[in-house]
Amino acid sequence: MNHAHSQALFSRAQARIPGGVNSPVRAFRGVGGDPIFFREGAGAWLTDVDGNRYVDLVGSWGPLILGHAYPPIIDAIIDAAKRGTTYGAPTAAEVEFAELICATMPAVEMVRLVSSGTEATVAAVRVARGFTGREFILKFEGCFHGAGDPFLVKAGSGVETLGLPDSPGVPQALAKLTLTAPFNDLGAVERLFAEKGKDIACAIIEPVVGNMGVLVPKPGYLEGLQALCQKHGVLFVMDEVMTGFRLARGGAQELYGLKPDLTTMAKVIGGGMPLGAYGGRADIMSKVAPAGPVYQSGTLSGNPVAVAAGMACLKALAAPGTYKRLEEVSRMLAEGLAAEAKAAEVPVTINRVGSMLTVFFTSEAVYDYPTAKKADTARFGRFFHAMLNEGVYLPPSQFEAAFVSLAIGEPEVAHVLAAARKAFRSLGKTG
Ligand code: KE4
Repeated sequence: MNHAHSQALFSRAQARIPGGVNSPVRAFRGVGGDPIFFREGAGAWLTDVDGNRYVDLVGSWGPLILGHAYPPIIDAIIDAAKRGTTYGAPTAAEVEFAELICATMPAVEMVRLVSSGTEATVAAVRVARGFTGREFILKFEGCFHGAGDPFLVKAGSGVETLGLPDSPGVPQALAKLTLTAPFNDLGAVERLFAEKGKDIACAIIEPVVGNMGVLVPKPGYLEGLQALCQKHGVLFVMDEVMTGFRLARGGAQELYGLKPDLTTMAKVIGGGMPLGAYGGRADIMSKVAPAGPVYQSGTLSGNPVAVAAGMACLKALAAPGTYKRLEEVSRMLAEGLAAEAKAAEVPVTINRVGSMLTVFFTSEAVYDYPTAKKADTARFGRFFHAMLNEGVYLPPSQFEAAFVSLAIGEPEVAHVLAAARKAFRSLGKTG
């Protein structure tokens, strides 16, 4: 495969954009080599600037549940844009959108629109602190909640891929307010809450982790965490930026029957446009300015073009059988990958919930940060490049989730599995 144009662009980019990319995970630091530059996406397929085609299993890191350039979303964007791209003032569409979100996620009684997942999580933590009058927060090792100051402590995703320590630039005094506990370990939370519970404003968690690769919550873990939070007056915040409208229409909270105090959303909810949201109990959200004293704002919040895209996306997802179809295709992929790995005698552990999945290069169970770290990242890197060469674009890190879209049908599943057959076999030979 020829990547001459990608390489030329990457050289230029490195002179003017830090690391040549506008978000660290896009660089191929976790797998080696240079990032691919793209020029077009259509349905399940991406085309790079050299004309190579790939089945896309990244989906822009989650938003593209309907695939690239899904016609009803594109039409909605064009339609909205023709009426102006931003007013900085209220619209009917954002009211309808807020009503739709609340109807879909019953725990969300009121919601505020923002422009990214990071904005949503930063705001949710501020609201939790404002509401409770407490300053500490709890996050879980390897979970990623965007690049906000409170979250760059034991963060997953690009922080993990690059092997960075907690980020310089985050004041120590602030980092100290972020407590951490291992994922999937209720006892650790119990002990921490017994000691410090009355000072903790909220516990924020990825209900199904995507940012250490996919980690599945043990049965009863999330319910137990919710109960511990209730007992200690700690707000339970579910970061559904990845899982919302993806694992089920009502997100992980629908799938696991939970009722978080606050929920953060982005990715799928924006239909591929910059849109995030945070919401939850009306008594808590009523603290947000101008209803209450906790300040949070945004020039482009509730942007009419983004809202139109989000609305078109959520409406399309409401069609009967959507999530069943997504589950079937995802299961076919995961089972096929497992079979190909087995045939090539490559030990892997595949974690999957719905359309989020990770092939970990380890034979042991992966359920938290230390077990994820046991995966052979060099081997993953070789697998990644072998797949790329066969026309499959996977997330360029062992510690990221692959996302399946509804645009992936049987031909694409066959394409991915044929690529995987070759890729796993090439590993078998090289070790
Ligand atoms: P954004 O600010 O990137 O929209 O969302 C932050 C965020 C919050 N919460 C969770 C659970 C997330 O996964 C994310 C962002 N995820 C990364 C992928 N690991 C986005 C890709 C990137 O950083 O470029």
